[in-house]
Amino acid sequence: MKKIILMGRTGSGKTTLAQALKGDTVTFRKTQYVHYHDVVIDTPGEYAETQYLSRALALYSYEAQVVGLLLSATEPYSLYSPNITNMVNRDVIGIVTHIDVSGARPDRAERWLRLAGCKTVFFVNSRTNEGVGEILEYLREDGDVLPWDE
Ligand SMILES: Nc1nc2c(ncn2[C@@H]2O[C@H](COP(=O)(O)OP(=O)(O)OP(=O)(O)O)[C@@H](O)[C@H]2O)c(=O)[nH]1
Ligand SMILES: [Mg+2]
Repeated sequence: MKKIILMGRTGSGKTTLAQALKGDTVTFRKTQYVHYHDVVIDTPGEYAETQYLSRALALYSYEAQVVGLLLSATEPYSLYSPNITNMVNRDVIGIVTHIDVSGARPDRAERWLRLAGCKTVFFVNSRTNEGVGEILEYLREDGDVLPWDE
């Protein structure tokens, strides 16, 4: 699997999504055994919210092949500046979380992520694993076996 680093503000659902990707209920495995720690890097929301800490995210991004920018569909604003993805020479995907919450605006969150420069946007309810399989498919590399292959 490609390694993904999850970024986003506090409460956007990084740790919950990391757990879902790791397979508390959804699982993935490789022909060669891979520790989930090798596949998902979770970061604290404060790193995305605080200017001087955000530099750490720029450096950590080089540890991963894919950067996942999370934005909750319940957020009234976006942290991400237009075209911020240009700062990173990695694939950057957008992930809209909390799509299940009543009054949530996944459409607006998607527009903000696309404005930030994300070409690919996923929609998840990490509590039920809805949409999580699509991200795992995106991270799949040759030889990886996912539960639904069997
Ligand atoms: N309904 C719903 N709740 C979610 C979803 N994702 C996360 N949550 C809830 O949102 C809250 C915050 O989730 P976390 O995963 O801890 O958020 P985080 O981004 O890791 O936050 P920090 O570690 O503080 O940066 C928790 O109560 C989760 O259960 C989702 O897709 N839908
Ligand atoms: Mg967390």
